Amino acid sequence: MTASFTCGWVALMGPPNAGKSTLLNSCLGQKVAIVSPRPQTTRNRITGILSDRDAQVIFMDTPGMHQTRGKMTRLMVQTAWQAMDGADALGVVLDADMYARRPEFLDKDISLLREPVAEEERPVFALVNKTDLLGDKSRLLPLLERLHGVWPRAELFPVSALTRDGLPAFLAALKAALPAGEPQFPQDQVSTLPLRFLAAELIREKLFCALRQELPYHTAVDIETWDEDPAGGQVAIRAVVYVGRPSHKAMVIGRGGRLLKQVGQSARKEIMELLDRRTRLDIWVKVRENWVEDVSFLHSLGLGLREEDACRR
Ligand SMILES: Nc1nc2c(ncn2[C@@H]2O[C@H](COP(=O)(O)OP(=O)(O)OP(=O)(O)O)[C@@H](O)[C@H]2O)c(=O)[nH]1
Ligand SMILES: [Mg+2]
Repeated sequence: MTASFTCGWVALMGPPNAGKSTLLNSCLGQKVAIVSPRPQTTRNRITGILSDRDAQVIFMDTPGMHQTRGKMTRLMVQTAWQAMDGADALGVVLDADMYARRPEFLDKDISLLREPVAEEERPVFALVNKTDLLGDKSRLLPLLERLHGVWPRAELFPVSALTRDGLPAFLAALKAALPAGEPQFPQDQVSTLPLRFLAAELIREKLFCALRQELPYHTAVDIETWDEDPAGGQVAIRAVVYVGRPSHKAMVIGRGGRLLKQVGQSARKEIMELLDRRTRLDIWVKVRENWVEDVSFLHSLGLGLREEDACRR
């Protein structure tokens, strides 16, 4: 550890689908947050810890900020505000390719964050992501100018979470902006999230990728049982996919059980890598009418709870 060691919490915030979770995984060099091409994939605060010789950066990935319609999305946005409250610095992630093509979307997409971020005294980094999709980098300039107008104090970083382009420069500036202090977590700890939660998230990621239209938003995953073979061999996991209506159950299972089988196979592969153990995964689908509006059920999935409380439940 160097004499100038810094340590602090960084909230990654921004509109849905901007690449916050991809950026977190790229910064860490390993996957802790699930990613999908659909907006509103992340529902909870996801902590990822980057430790090196001169700093410990504790990232908080958050659900996308958007105008909410129901109880679940309200809890998701509340989670993002709570993460922001507890941060030493903010990283606002935006989709550069989207606003290069559709500049008119920017104002609406940042409407919730615009004023609070403009009034910030903490370090703010605006991460203009997905630059790999822009053929001509000069297409970034109007966006960077507009962002400078909106958030004059923010440091602007064009990045690609996918190729890591621009990330080393961002990380160097971020580490320098964090408060001096001792590391808060052991060097080798990458997340504070329990393995059970990470496993449930991996199943949800596969569902988000496999299901069509609105269905992913009406699914949740909970781990019902987790049995470790005392001899250190296999882990047997029984997971439940909750759906809001009986008709959804058939769609999640798929014709001849094919869709659920495919989800189970790809989730099991990643869970095995995560646990580094042989894993047996059984997935069941249960109907829980309109669970997206049931706050106590949402709390039982950790939504809207601070992570400390979610882990204690
Ligand atoms: N080409 C390209 N795609 C990216 C990049 N970063 C993220 N994506 C893609 O953008 C989509 C959304 O990525 P996520 O990381 O899930 O976005 P998010 O901001 O966490 O989304 P929510 O959790 O839904 O708010 C996925 O399909 C990613 O593969 C990037 O730098 N370049
Ligand atoms: Mg996400």
